Amino acid sequence: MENKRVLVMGLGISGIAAARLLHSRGAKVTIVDQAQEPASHAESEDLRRAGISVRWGIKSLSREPIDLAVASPGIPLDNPVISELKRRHVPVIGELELGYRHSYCLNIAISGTNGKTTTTELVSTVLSHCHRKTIAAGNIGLPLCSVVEQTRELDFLTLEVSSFQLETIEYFRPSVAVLLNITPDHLDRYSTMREYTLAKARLFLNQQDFDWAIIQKEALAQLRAHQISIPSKVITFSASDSTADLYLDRGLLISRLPDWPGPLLNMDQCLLRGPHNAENLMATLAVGRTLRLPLEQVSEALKTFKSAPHRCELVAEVNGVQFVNDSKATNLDALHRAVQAMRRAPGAQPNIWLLAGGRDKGFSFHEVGPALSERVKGAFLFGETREKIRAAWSLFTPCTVVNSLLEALAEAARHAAPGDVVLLSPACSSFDQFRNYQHRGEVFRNAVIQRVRGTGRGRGRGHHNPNDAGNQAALIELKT
Ligand code: UMA
Repeated sequence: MENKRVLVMGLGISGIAAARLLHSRGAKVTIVDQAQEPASHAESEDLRRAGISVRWGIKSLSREPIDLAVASPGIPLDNPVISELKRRHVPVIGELELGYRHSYCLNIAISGTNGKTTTTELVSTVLSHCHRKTIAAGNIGLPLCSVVEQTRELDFLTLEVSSFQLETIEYFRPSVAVLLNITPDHLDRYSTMREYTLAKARLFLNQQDFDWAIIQKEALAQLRAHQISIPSKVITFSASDSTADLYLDRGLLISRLPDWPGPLLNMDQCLLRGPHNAENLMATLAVGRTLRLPLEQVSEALKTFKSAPHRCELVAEVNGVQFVNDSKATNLDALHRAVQAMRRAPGAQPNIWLLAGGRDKGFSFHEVGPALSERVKGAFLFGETREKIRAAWSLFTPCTVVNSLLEALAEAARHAAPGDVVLLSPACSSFDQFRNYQHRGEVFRNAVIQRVRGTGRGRGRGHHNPNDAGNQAALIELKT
């Protein structure tokens, strides 16, 4: 990289990590962003002080020569600046590819529409429990470029990898690649499911016959339907197809691999619940197998593993009503899984009050309708998509359009009876009304905790911070 002229695109966490890595390797770095410069941006000042050129509001390129461009994952390949770079024959890679080229250890990469973050955390927890040094990085929120130096000390990198990141790989090669599932998502970026599937399949692009692919049986069938073959050794898993190598049978995770047969783990002994988590656990067990980790130690770590916040997180139970924060559900498959995982009412009557809506990612919301009619008593819809969702779901469940998440919560709580569940599982991105899904989940959680405190009852599980501005806003809105 010494004296190479490198253009980094995007002043988010990926672009900043890439720019710093390149600068440390002697490159002449310019980092650009298409947005206008914010009034104050401490990071820009730091970068400039370090000798990195920072330019905001860039819509096209100057004539200056560029040897390499590094794109952030949020920038689609049809972006006009990327098109211009390609016309000029400038190589364009992503931040993941750059980090991969500079890292010093093998990696385990985990992708899929849903469950990536949980499985990345499961795998890194298991590795640490088995005394292997690892860091969980990538799409999980810690750019690979920011941990490159630490990879000198690691046994493995555990990487959460998104389809956006896979679009711009060239040599990226996971020793163990996990593909959890492929269901509709990001259809605002991909024009067809085929395009999205092809992006996900790039996970296996550079694997060799001695590497491992651990893949949901249904996802493997989807890849084959698009004539994609996998070059590495394959282990399949499935919660609903008992012909998979690892499968779920009445709560038991069982292997039929010839050299590893028999029951591996009892879900009843784990804190994780639901068929989607069974698949996350099976994928992790299979990773452990490929790395020859002792099953006993792997199981110990899996049994005590708790899901991160915002994923079917039970915030509180008040007067027999459970309040569940599943803000991480930003697509229909995640919503479907959450609805299936909620506790059932006696007689299997619908018992869920669903809070959904936000920014559209291009979904046909009616697809999930039949599942809702079985489980959902009523839906309260907020955000930019609320009318589109109402049009799609009204046949399946009573729908009410409201102005905000907090109004949805207040209405659902008013209707809920003992045994019911109030579930935030929005099936949309959060960016119309919140900073991100974490912010949306925190607003919900804080408002629920205020309700618990108001009633003086219930078992609150969230972390309450009385000084949190979102929490105060939540309290005021609930009162009004
Ligand atoms: N920008 C442009 N032009 C564009 C688009 C964006 O200049 O056309 C600029 C924006 O003005 C902004 C910057 O690019 O300043 C943001 O870059 P980014 O969107 O790539 O975001 P980062 O902060 O770098 O975060 C990225 C991932 N974001 C996306 O993929 C959208 C983060 O995943 C990831 O955690 C992080 O890198 C570290 O690897 C987030 C995500 O939503 C959580 N991922 C999607 C998902 O999980 O479904 C794929």
